[in-house]
Amino acid sequence: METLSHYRICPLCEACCGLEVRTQGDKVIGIRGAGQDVFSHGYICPKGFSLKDLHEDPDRLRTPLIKRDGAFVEASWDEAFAEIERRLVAIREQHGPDALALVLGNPSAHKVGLLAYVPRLIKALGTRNFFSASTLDQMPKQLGAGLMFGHWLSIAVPDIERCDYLLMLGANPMVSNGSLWTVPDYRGKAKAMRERGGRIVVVDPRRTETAAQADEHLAIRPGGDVYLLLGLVHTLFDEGLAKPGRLAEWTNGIEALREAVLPFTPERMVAGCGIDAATQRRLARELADAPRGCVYGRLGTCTQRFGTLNSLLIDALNVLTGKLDAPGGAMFPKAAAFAANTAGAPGSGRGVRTGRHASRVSGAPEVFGELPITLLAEEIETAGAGQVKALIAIAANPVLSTPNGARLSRALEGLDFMVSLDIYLNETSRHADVILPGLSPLEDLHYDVAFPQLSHRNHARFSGPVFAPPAGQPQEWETLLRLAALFDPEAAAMPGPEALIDQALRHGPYGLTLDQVKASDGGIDLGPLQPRIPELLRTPSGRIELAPPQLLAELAHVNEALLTPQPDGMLLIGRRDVRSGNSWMHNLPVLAKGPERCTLLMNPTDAERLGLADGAIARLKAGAAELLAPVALTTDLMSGVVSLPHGWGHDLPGSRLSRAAERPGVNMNALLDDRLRDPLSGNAVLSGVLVEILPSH
Ligand SMILES: Nc1nc2c(c(=O)[nH]1)N[C@H]1C(S)=C(S)[C@@H](COP(=O)(O)OP(=O)(O)OC[C@H]3O[C@@H](n4cnc5c(=O)[nH]c(N)nc54)[C@H](O)[C@@H]3O)O[C@H]1N2
Ligand SMILES: Nc1nc2c(c(=O)[nH]1)N[C@H]1C(S)=C(S)[C@@H](COP(=O)(O)OP(=O)(O)OC[C@H]3O[C@@H](n4cnc5c(=O)[nH]c(N)nc54)[C@H](O)[C@@H]3O)O[C@H]1N2
Ligand code: SF4
Ligand SMILES: [Mo]
Repeated sequence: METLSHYRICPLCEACCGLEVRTQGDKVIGIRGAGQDVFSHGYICPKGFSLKDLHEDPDRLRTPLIKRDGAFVEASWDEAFAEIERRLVAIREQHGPDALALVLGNPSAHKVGLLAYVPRLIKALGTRNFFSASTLDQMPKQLGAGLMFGHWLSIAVPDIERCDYLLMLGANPMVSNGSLWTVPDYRGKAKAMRERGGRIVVVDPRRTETAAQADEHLAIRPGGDVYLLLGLVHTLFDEGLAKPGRLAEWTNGIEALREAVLPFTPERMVAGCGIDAATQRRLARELADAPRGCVYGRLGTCTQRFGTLNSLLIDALNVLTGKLDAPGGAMFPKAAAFAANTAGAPGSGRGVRTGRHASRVSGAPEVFGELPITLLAEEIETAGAGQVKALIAIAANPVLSTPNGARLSRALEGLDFMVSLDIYLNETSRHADVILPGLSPLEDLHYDVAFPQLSHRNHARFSGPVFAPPAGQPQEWETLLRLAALFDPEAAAMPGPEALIDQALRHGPYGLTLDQVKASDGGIDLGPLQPRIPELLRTPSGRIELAPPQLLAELAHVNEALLTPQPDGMLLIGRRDVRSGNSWMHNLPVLAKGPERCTLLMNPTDAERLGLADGAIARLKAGAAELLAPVALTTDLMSGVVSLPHGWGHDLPGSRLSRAAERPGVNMNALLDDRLRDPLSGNAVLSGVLVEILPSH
């Protein structure tokens, strides 16, 4: 049989690697990195290979399911939609639009068929109850960018190929392959950077894979980044190192920031971050002295009480040292399509606003059109006008991915109706009344809407489907528009993805067409990042806002937190594994094999004190929650801190994940407190949570 070779962009993480998928008939016979890809140049990680397993997984849903008398039965698309129409439309008519909530998960960021069409569904529903994984992840970074530069997606990324100094906090790109920084083969790029004399410093409570490959690792107290960052900003002013250069002309608030950080001396900050004052001062000098470099912070800095403040301070360090928007520093990508910061009049705009509405029960402000996902449960549980009665879950598994999933699980059972768009019957979709399956990624076309706005180099790439979808199986965008049309018939008229992409490319800054992108084997390289200030700015002032009022107001809370005695106990942090993708890839054989990964990492000194040996089972307690996990001793983790990966706990009844259930692991989110948030962004606190640890006997 003839072997065919297909170019396919990987949708499994933010690195967006180009892959070569080889097929014979309807079988995948091999997957490797696509050498011709202008952006990823043949790089692939273990997850890239798993597209074959995902395509073939017998547990992956291929027909809609309807729950009848408590059990799922296969149904046709028309039957599934008839059921949805009968029940969902009635709920909206009886209780109003806010009674229908929508929750959107991470894979949607990787699918044009979801990302570009979900907004149309939300519009059709007219609901304000929109929740997403963004408030478990990057909302602080988006709000920080919005306040400082005027748009939620004006996020600066390290220009790693020209960078000589990288200070990295709360990120592990050796494993995650980068986040809010699309950078395939971080390992190779970091190695090249060091070979040309560059220096990488990693700040993390754990000596991660990224830290081990860096020049220096600094262990930080979980949740302590805000103190370290303030110590650095203070030092820049204190030692006359604040030299924004070209940016001074485009920056408001330098003096205000100088005054505001006066009390935050490195000496005072030690108690909060655990990093001594001399080291804080040295880091500030290194950054200021480096000709080309920057600070980059990610997940670990966002999932904290001061997530937004951290993000603002990281960008402030880059501005104050002249590292923002400069080659080799933190630069703004210019995407070929879909980037709001290339649309409209350049140089100024409306800026961002939060709190245009508030959540009904806790009064949390809307941010970027969303409410904090940790408040979904109470919106379902709490009776009264505006109560959430029905839920549409799209590529989301909040039962595992959010703190206190057990509570959410109970709440979902109390809904009048739930529909999941998902490819598995899993911990969350088991609660649905109807499940509508998506396609295998190999049956779908691909154009990244979000990640070219976050890429270390500009590019435009497209890949077509490898296989035709099974007859009668709609694309996800068709499913979304069919849902939307139940509430707004005009939604059905929205064009398909190819037309959307073509339009966006034509109106984009390079004036490309989809045909041009398709015609180029491996995509079109659009060159290294270029300076974009002032053109990029969309603040009302037309300047960078270095000291927005939100930043200044938060400093009082930092002072309070510094004065609050820290309770005794161990602090729990998370971690990712090369062979994981949040909660949903443990069913794929190529990723599931190998040693047990859901282990509790612990420093030997703590283990000794707690009476735990390597391999022993520890009992973790937080509030009423409790779980058991096997201990793995390592000096990589600072003492006083333990680490469990998230996304495990595949032993819940009613799921259909046969492989994952063989080694279910435990759900670390069961221990986390759903009341802890960064109040500015609504982002959940997922790190540095106090737990009690005991031997299991
Ligand atoms: N403790 C702790 N919790 C965390 C994190 C942490 O670091 N620590 N990380 C957080 C982060 S960063 C994120 S982004 C969230 C993720 O939170 P979620 O998005 O809720 O979780 P995922 O595990 O990504 O689950 C995605 C769901 O999409 C489904 N899916 C996969 N592909 C497709 C597809 O093509 N179409 C459709 N329709 N469905 C699909 C999967 O079956 C799964 O049900 O988790 C967060 N939770
Ligand atoms: N293999 C794999 N890749 C993934 C994913 C996956 O599940 N598996 N998930 C994807 C998703 S959704 C995302 S958002 C990205 C995230 O990608 P990254 O932002 O790189 O996130 P992590 O790998 O979780 O690394 C976060 C680091 O923060 C550290 N940390 C924890 N608490 C603190 C703290 O208080 N301060 C500091 N400074 N550090 C802290 C942790 O030890 C960890 O090393 O990864 C993506 N890529
Ligand atoms: S690094 Fe990410 S995009 Fe690249 S092959 Fe691995 S999972 Fe796919
Ligand atoms: Mo994420």
